[in-house]
Amino acid sequence: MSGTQSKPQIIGAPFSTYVRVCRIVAEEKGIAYDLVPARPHSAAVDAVHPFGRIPILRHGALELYESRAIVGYLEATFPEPRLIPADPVAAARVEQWVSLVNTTLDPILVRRYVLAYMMPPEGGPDRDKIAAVLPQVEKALGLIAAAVAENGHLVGDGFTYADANLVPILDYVARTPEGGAIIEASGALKAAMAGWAARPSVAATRP
Ligand SMILES: N[C@@H](CCC(=O)N[C@@H](CS)C(=O)NCC(=O)O)C(=O)O
Repeated sequence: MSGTQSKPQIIGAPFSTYVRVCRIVAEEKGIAYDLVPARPHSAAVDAVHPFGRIPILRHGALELYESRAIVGYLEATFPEPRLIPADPVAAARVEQWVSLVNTTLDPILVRRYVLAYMMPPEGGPDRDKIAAVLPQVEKALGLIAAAVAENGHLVGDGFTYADANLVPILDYVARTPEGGAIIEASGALKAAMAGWAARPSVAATRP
């Protein structure tokens, strides 16, 4: 029983990239939901996610963790507008991007790069860590820039879950010196980010 009559709750901190992904998806679909602030490893989160991570979705009797599962549930329960295309090839491309981001680009761009600035050891940014990861940051941003060059979206010619899943990460990368400079110098990436930033779902969820 999913309790689809009740209002969904997205549980997690507004600063979290994966919480923001779920919120962007909910906003795009016009879902009336509540954001329930909770930090990773807080008691409320530990009670649901076995590793204390956010986001969590609560909808009636349903408690769900992992952003991919949450987005899949929202897509199935609130089908319009689609954020995963019906076309099998386009849908597979969306999944390809989501998987690449979640398994490879997020560890490079957020966990190793952005957090070296935002959560540095005592004495300021971790320069060794930043220098070591920078070639991969350049590669990741180059790959994304090439993908959005045609029309400002990762897949097809409209906004999909692939874009929603990347926006929160790029917004943090844009605030860093090297990442910001790469984005600034890349016409395609800068233009795509401006297009995404203009969407009400993206503006409403900015941390
Ligand atoms: N695979 C998870 C990742 C969630 C995740 O790593 N969330 C971060 C915040 S953006 C977190 O809770 N970090 C705490 C930790 O990893 O211990 C998902 O897609 O939901």
